[in-house]
Amino acid sequence: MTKSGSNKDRLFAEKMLPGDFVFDDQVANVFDDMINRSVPGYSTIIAMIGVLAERYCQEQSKIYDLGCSLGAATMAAADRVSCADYSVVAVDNSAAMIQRLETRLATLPAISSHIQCRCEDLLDSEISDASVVVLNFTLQFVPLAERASLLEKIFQGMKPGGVLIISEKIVFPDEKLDKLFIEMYHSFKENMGYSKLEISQKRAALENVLLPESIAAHRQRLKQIGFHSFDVWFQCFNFASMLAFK
Ligand code: GEK
Repeated sequence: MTKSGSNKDRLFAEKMLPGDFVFDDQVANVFDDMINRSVPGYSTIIAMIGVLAERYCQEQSKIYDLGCSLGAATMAAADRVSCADYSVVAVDNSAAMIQRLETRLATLPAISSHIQCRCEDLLDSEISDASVVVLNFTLQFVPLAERASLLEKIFQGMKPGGVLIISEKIVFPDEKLDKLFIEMYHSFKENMGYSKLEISQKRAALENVLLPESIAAHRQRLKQIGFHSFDVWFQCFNFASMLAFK
């Protein structure tokens, strides 16, 4: 157990055979600790998603948290939104994540009446009447060839004035910066208590499943779909959170 009460992530601590990373029961069990120690600025990003949701949630609309994991962004939004008539749709295709989120929500009656959990592939999710859509470190796991059609579907399901928030691991066209930010990121992970073995085994496990793009690629695709006013609102090394509006 960590100080915050979640289970400590030691999944990559022992030497292991290579294999792709999956969001299974073992990962869900340590996920709070894993993401807080692996994504620089994660808690700030979650808190600010709450602030953005408060500002942009419209009456009689939905907030979508796509790839919600244990529902950190869902709960940050529901804690702050003051609309009377709205719902949060929390989607993840990992049953282990959704089961734990449902268990947590059962202890939070003040917000849970606004939240629907869906265990489904977000590529199949129906999106409608959305005023806020969150892809917090999820788009990076969607196959590259599916990303434009997913974002097009999201755009079609959004209300005018709605905001899309996308947080991602990022690559940089400048080779020197790309290398520097990866090295700084690995130093951050060591500072967070991960060993060199854990860092390299996790990196290898994610290699085929987490496919990062450049900020320019995100900007261009969103613009082509019709989103406007795109920019980065948070960045730390090779992690960024961006927003754009319909
Ligand atoms: C957070 N947003 O704490 N359909 C549904 N879910 C998916 C899909 C898919 N096709 N692909 C991946 N996922 C969270 C953190 S984690 C990020 C998001 C990370 C889900 C997957 O099961 C996992 O729960 C989540 O996306 C990615 O704010 O672990 O780096």
